[in-house]
Amino acid sequence: MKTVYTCFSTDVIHDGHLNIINHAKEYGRVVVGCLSDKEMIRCTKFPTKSEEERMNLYRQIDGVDEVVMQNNMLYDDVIKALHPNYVIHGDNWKEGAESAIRTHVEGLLSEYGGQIIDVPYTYNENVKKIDAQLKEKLSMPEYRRKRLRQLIEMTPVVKVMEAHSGLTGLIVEKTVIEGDNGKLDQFDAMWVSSLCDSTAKGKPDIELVDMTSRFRTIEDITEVTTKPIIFDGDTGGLTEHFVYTVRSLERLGVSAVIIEDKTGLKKNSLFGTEVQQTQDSIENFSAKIAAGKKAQLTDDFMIIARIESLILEQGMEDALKRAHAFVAAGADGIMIHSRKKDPAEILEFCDKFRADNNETPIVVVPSSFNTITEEELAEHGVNIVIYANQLTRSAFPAMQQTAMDILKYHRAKEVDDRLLPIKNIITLIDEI
Ligand code: SPV
Ligand code: MG
Repeated sequence: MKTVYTCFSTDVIHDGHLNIINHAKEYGRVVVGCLSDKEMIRCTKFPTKSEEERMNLYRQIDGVDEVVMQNNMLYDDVIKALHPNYVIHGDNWKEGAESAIRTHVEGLLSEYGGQIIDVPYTYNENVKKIDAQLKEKLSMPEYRRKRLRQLIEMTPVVKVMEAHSGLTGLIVEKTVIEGDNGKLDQFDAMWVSSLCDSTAKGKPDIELVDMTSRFRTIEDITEVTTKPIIFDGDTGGLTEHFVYTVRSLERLGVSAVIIEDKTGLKKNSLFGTEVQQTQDSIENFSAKIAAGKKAQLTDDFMIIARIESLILEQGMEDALKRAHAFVAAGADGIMIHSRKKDPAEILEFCDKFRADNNETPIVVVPSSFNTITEEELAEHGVNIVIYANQLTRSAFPAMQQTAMDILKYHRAKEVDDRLLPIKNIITLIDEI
């Protein structure tokens, strides 16, 4: 009897999946692969059911003979183990980012005479409705909030990109690429940076944009996305105010706030010691963290302590002492910052911190030390990498150049080639 294999990465079975199984049955014994969480978060939607729950769901489908785990989105593991005669899939994978996976599978099958069966992709009203409901579910605060903790468990390094508006949120949400290794990849979460949120409003990054306005930015983003949010809480302000901020962020579905151990008028860290900045005492900042943890109502929310000792040239020992003290005060993670081009001091901190603490997540923001890869950072115990300002910094020169060229040529024709076509801009945003 021949074997027909298909891979599912869904939490809900709809007409499309049933159609695939019905076709598959005609060719032989049907084996369904359950794509692992780790791979699912890289190429499709975030799972709302566990691997075990998904496997049980697939087992219940009429016509399915066996369910196995698939741990590689490129199918290498399952094809090697099962040698299926056929791999069956909706024909939607012939186009877009997924087509690279199809080509790879085709190559694997051709080694022993296996074949791909493409069945017409089902996209009827029922399927559309289920897709939309799943997306809606993922965007709800209770799902979104806990996702950061889940991601830290699921993936060697959580990749976070800044977002400061609905539009930048959509870029982080939807950008999927085919990487050098042939696998698809995407960002895991969004960073609502104080620098970019302030810059988008034409204001300096000095805690001038008030919380109401910052929350409005979060809402603009949450209305059109599903990925989890890490909020840049600056110094957290007065402890008496910070406890209210924690509750509001939890309610909005934010996963984590990062607060930095500075006091008084905050200036952006990338100024370093070029401007007057005061580091908070360990006692005061620990008390702020502890008050925030006490105020928090959900188990999901994280308060991450950001240490400015390296930025303010207070030395490695001070940074480490603070990290351990802030963890003792209840911090759920440590962010260590540096403005050196060389990542050496960041890596030294991570290695020394990990020697005594193997649990607490470490967060880094490689804006200055940008030659190091996510993988290298993860090897030193980093859990979360934040690209804090690159979308804003790429948009600004592009917009400025366009403004200058229109002034120069007294018309817009000369800039048109580098603009998003009108047809694309009017259809960029999906209507419900
Ligand atoms: C931000 O993005 O606002 C940050 C990171 O706080 S940094 O600008 O590097 O200080
Ligand atoms: Mg900031």
